[in-house]
Amino acid sequence: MEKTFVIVKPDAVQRGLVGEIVARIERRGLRLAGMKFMQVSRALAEEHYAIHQGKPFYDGLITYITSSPVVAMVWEGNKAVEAVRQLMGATNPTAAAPGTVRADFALEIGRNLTHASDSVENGTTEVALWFKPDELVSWQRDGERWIFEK
Ligand code: IDP
Ligand code: MG
Repeated sequence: MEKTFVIVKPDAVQRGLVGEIVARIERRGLRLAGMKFMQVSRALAEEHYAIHQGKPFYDGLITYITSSPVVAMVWEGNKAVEAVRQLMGATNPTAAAPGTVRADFALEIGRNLTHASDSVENGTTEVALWFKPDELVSWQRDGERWIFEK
């Protein structure tokens, strides 16, 4: 089943928004496959955000993501990548749709609370970067067929 990688970033942890963000993904119907509370190393941050190297906000982004602990998670379900991106909203919180995490709780692009994979391919890469295979749990929920048609 499709997997997506999500980070509850340092600002969200510091502001006590872990439960709020997890609850929104959970109630959508996605299934948790992995979760850990961790301090991000500079090396991991640089690998995760390699695509942004050289951009004006890159140094600030690395400082931000390594500044305080995060919650790293893997969620799965049909269309998991698209569904979680939709829940989080546009990168810039003031451009995000009302009702999304970023619109409801954030103001600035450099303090936008969450990361979520932007494609199925990147989801696979990011899950492998952040989680060892034995840190992921393969399981079924009772009543799964009432959420996933197939
Ligand atoms: P995304 O998180 O919505 O996928 P990306 O464009 O991949 O957005 O950017 C990665 C992260 O870099 C953003 O979530 C945000 O934290 C930060 N970022 C992006 N653009 C800016 C900017 O212009 N100023 C400050 N931080 C930025
Ligand atoms: Mg991105």
